[in-house]
Amino acid sequence: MLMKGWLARLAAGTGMAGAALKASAYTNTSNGYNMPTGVTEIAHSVHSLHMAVFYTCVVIGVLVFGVMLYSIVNHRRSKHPKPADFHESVKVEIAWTIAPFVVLIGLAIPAAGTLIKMEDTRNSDLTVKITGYQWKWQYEYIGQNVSYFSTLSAESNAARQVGAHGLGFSGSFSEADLDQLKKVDGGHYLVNVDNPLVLPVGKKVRFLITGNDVIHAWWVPDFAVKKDAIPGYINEVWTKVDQIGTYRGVCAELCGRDHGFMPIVVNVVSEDDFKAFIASKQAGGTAAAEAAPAETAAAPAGSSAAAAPAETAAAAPAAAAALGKDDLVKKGQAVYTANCAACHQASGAGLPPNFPSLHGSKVANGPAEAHITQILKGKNLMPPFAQLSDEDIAAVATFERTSWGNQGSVVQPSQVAALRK
Ligand code: HEC
Ligand SMILES: [Cu+2]
Repeated sequence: MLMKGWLARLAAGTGMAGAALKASAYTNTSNGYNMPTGVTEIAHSVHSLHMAVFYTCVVIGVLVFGVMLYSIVNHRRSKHPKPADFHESVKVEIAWTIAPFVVLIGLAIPAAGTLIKMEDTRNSDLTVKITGYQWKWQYEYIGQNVSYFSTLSAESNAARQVGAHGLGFSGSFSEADLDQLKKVDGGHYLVNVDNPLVLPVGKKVRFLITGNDVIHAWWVPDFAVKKDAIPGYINEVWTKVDQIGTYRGVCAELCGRDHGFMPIVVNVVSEDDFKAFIASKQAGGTAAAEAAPAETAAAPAGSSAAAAPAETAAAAPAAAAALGKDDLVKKGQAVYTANCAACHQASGAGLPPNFPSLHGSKVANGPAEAHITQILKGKNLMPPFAQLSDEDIAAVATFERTSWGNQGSVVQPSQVAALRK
């Protein structure tokens, strides 16, 4: 009993409870202890290599420790007071030179074969450019005129703003606490996004991976794809997924304050669904393929997160028209939650001194031009948000200017368009 409580506290203190929760939450083909077997040919080879190395290590470990134990027991001082006295055994020296050589070559040959296959991005059916931002991903379907951002889902984001204590945790993780966390965001706390990457099943997809600000890394364990996203540099990698489903990953490079909050979700769909997805994205809408197939579609909590982007995208074509204040505020709140709340907090109170409160802010109550420019260009620690649409920026500015007692004017998309240069 005492031991168990102590272990539980240790596990919570070192984040092990959280890690165990996450491991099972974002790979489909791992039992939580071993590397995932994966859903691509490359992933299967990587898994086999991993197992080959593992079993080689087990055999070496058993041999070495066996000889050691045998020697310790059978040649102990009480049995052999006079140690054997020999030097320079040619046989032994040849054996311990050749044996590791054989083991290393035996592992290097299949490893090199897999590496060469991984690098071969020729004859791809589709190219997607992936750009890492602090802290989101951009997916661009090259030549298809489709590009969008993918950020942590609103529900996970709201839960993390509140923090573990707000969810009712007492400081150490109990089974009940874990059960509660497992329910957040349809069972995908911190590993759900608003707009997932959508790929066709059975097609060779080439990824061009780069970064916009700092180094990120795009990692989906079930695909065995993990590649650095480096500003000014394009890395190439590819995948061909054999199974329809939803696959998850995370940014695997420590990339700043919210590194832990830029997950990856890939929906692999049938070719027809994929075509429908591209067509509707080109038309400015949101496709059914974005609502996750299988598992997440059934989860009631996931649906609220999916609803937000659908509404955003549906209104997009109307960018030039003047909009009513209520519509702007409603939309602005969603944009705010996804893009601004990390620093300025859902309450608008910020995290002073670094991230200012927006309550009574001079900018939010002052001229619209300065407010829009700050959102477009950023300022000091605040990153630029020029990648948001005119309407999103108008909406979020309006939301900030009319919330928390602020008395600023309503901002229209046309004002944002006029300030973009
Ligand atoms: C990475 C953290 C971060 C994010 C995300 C962020 N901001 Fe900021 N914001 C800041 C910082 C830091 C400042 C203070 C800049 C300065 O004056 O040096 C600031 C200042 C502001 C101000 C002016 C406040 C004042 O009175 O000085 C406004 C308005 C604002 N941000 C709006 C937004 C909007 C809208 C978004 C989302 C689209 C956003 N911010 C996202 C960090 C952030
Ligand atoms: Cu990152």
